Amino acid sequence: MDILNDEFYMDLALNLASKALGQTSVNPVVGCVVVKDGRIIGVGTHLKRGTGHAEVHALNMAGEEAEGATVYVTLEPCSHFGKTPPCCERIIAAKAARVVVACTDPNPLVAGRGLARLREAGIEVKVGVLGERSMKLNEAFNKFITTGLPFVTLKSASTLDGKIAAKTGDSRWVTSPASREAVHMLRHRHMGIMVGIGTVLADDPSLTTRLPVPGIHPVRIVVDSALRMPLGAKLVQDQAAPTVIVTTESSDASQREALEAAGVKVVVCGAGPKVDLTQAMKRLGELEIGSVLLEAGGTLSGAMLDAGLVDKMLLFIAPKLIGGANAPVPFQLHGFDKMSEAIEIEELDVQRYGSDICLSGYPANR
Ligand code: AOF
Ligand code: ZN
Repeated sequence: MDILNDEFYMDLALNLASKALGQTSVNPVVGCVVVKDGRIIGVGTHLKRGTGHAEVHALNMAGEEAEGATVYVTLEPCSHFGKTPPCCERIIAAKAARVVVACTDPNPLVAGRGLARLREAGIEVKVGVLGERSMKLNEAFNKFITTGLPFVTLKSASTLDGKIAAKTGDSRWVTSPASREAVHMLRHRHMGIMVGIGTVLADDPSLTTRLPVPGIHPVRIVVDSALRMPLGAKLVQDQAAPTVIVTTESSDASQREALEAAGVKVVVCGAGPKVDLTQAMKRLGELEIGSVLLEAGGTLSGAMLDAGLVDKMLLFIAPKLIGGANAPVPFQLHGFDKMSEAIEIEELDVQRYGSDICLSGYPANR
């Protein structure tokens, strides 16, 4: 049974925050619960970049009762003027007695200053309540705000013998409906989705989010060194979400103009023949795409892993054997000579989706 303690309220604040994952752009998801005399008197969540932070919503709800209350917040209250004023000043003005925080804000503009300011004002501050859960929830924000680079999640769907399609190319479907629905949830939660031009030419995908109720479509990103993108492709025509093509200087200028005229953003990364993927990640960061779901085939996924650009992996595996020596595989790495050189996957975890499993982990990028 739940026990009334700091974790009890922080759990509620984290649950509130987690539901907003995918809708706050490059901002973190943050939840806040205000408690006084054994009662919850205010709740709030940051919902959209440029609008009120979690603490502001919760304190507005609590009103004058917030005096002497405890404020539970999943991220250190901010101390800076961003698109909105500093939350620590709002908490001080509300005369809260105690603030319980899950984890500090890695934003260099905050990074401990919010906590220091609260303590300076005589408020009791406790940090680290369900901190790991909060840090994991904002793992994409944590990378983006400290590096300016998007957090890249590689997703693959393969058979037990490691194939993403039959030798004929047939791939409908490798994984179960439950796995495929989980992938659409990942699309909802990421700002960008990235594939290679090979996938576009083979499947003409729409790369939109399709769930039982409407979700948010990610920006569609296609790595296309030679600009082979057909003008008639769904990604160019459907207007469902913005499309960005990453190409090279060696691609055809008139094709670039035609794509731009059709509303596609073309970003040039490197002289060619291949797209400079490291530069591409920088450019996507500059476009404020803070998280990317990599749903590519073996070539691009392998190149991203080889370049050390993958932060997290989600490997959906169906209990099937398809065989075929030349059947496609999820990642074509360049291939190491020695087992000691292998990319290690840390924090390995397993989840079940219908009859499938999903292995998750973080490649140790060196
Ligand atoms: C909080 N509570 O609910 C959130 C915080 O441009 P702004 O004003 O929206 O500020 C964005 C920054 O504020 C963001 O990078 C992160 O450091 C912090 N987010 N802080 O106290 C919140 N969303
Ligand atoms: Zn704030």
